Amino acid sequence: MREQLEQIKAQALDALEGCGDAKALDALRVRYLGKKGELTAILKQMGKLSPEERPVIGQKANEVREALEAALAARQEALKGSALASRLQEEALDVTMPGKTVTEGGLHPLSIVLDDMIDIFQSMGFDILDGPEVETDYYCFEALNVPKDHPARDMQDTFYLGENLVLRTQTSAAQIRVMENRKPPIRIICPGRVYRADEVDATHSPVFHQVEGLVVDKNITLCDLKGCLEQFAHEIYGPETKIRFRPSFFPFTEPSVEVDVSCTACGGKGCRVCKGAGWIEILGAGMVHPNVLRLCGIDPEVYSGFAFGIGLDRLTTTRYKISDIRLLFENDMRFLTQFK
Ligand code: 2U9
Repeated sequence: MREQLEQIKAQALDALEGCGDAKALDALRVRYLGKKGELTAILKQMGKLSPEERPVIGQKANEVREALEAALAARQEALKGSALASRLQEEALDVTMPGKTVTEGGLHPLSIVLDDMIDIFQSMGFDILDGPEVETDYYCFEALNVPKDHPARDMQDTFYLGENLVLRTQTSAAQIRVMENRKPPIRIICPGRVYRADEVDATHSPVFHQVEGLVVDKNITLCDLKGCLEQFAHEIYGPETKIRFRPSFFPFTEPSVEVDVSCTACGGKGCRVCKGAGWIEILGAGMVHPNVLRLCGIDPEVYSGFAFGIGLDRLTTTRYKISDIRLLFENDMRFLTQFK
């Protein structure tokens, strides 16, 4: 039995020597010192020994167990040490390396101008709303007093998604939904993307942006429209800016006007920017047509309203002197980073 113990000790120490990871080490612990381990099996046979042999073998067995436990513990420490060393090597960090520059984003020029417009109209008590970009024929045309045979409905001008569905050509479609669901007083602006089947060039894009406004209440007049737009022009272009109304036509407003501001480059004297006119057209507007109010369930005998439509892209290109509208849609970083 003594030889058996010596043999187990030698075998176990040998195996421990070559043991390379924690899992194998645990297996060796079970194999030699576990309940069903080789050393335990020998100890179980101690009962068969004579009373003289028993303490001697018992002492030897204890020695072997202690030697194995110590060797296991030492191997475990050694493995821990080498695991740490290799982790440190793998995860080595060169703190002297230069850092990566975090490039700071900025707002798109359209967003900068839109944010300004939202601030201005919000300060005048307007709510900001949006609606679907895919609209029914009714909300895009019919409800805006654009009859079936109107040229704006031409397949050449509008993107049709089905017989009755179109990509909205103006955000007024969303305003109709508001008029159907809210009682006056109504004071809203609807900024958003709109679509027309235009060929792309320096001043046209099939997708562009509008900010349309609508005010409906008792006793709303063209003077209110003028005061509101004058305030807007002063905030956007400066308090010295003048505005003027020229008669125009839109099916959804009556009377309708085109609105010019005194040239922001020459102050009205006439220059290359305003082509000598002294004025620059910035938007269209008018008093909401009684048919439009009536279709939304608002009595035009009791209520009146004004509306206006501003092309956000045009406002942005004139503010930043951008010569080509396509730059607003191409996401070229060389262009966009100029607006930080
Ligand atoms: C409702 C009724 C009427 C909105 C209006 C215009 C005049 C206009 C153009 C400006 C440049 C479109 O983007 S653009 O090409 N818009 O001239 N828009 S009045 O009239 C409305 C709005 C809502 C219920």
